[in-house]
Amino acid sequence: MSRAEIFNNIEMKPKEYKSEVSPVWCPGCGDYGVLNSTYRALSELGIHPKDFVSVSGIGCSSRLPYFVKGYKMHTLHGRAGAVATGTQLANPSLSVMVAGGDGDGFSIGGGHMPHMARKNVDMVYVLMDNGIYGLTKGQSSPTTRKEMPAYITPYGGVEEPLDPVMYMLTYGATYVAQAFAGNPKMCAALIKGAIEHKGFAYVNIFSQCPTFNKIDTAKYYRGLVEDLSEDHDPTDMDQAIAVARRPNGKAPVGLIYKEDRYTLCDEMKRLVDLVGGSPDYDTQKIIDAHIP
Ligand SMILES: Cc1ncc(C[n+]2csc(CCOP(=O)(O)OP(=O)(O)O)c2C)c(N)n1
Ligand code: SF4
Ligand SMILES: [Mg+2]
Repeated sequence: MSRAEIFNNIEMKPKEYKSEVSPVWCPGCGDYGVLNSTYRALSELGIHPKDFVSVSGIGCSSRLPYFVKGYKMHTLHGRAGAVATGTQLANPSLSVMVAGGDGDGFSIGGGHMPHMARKNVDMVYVLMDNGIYGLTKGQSSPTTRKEMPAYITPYGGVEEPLDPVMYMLTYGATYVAQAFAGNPKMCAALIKGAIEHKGFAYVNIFSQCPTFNKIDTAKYYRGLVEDLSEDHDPTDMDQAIAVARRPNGKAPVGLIYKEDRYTLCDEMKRLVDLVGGSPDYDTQKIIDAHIP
């Protein structure tokens, strides 16, 4: 089965994608909005749960796969991207999605992020950005604002946060989108587009943690975000960078950038064809063909 054939295969309502496990997030957690948006995107695409794999590391947000029907792997902290890459290469017909947090992705998992983007691994990465380590009770993360009094930095931080959108644009992700969890319609549309996209699709979702991040509230995010203008051209990198720089202080939401580029999987197939069409990625053959 090819990847294109996984779409429109089944009629399932969003709620039918709920697994038998109920979410355990705190009341008011933004991750509920991301979960509901994922159900909606899968339903609109008509993906059978057997063709969907969600992979996560560790964190409150990394629990998301438990709550969605399909194959799933709850892996090590920061290693979801590496496991998802292997999954995608092993069975390219699957739809592979990483779900995780800002700490999981950009702290301990930070070494993987640029490489998934530049290699254009054909998968979706949904990052629930709450500017905090939620699961471990409120330490600062790479997206924590400097003025945030976190558990280990009670007087605020001493460093600037990174911007996930700017980061992903810089490292070559071919689909870069941003949304706020309080707008599930937009989140669902962007996750849907990310699943359909061939290549590395990164969706940054501001997802409030009312328990441990008292400054990035839902109200704060609502005031922070701004829809992209109607004439924004997502195929234009210069425009994408310009909005990502937040010239008016607002964080752009919507599809910021999209590009069609060969994927890691395409290149692996090309290599296999080059050395004789082995379907088994025979490393010895590759070495023999290239080392005199
Ligand atoms: C190797 C390792 N180091 C540290 C931890 C502790 N730990 C678990 S989750 C987490 C941070 C989670 O933050 P984030 O990814 O932002 O998820 P959130 O809970 O905010 O959704 C940390 C440091 C761990 N589980 N494993
Ligand atoms: S601690 Fe924060 S991120 Fe974790 S479930 Fe509660 S509100 Fe959500
Ligand atoms: Mg977090």
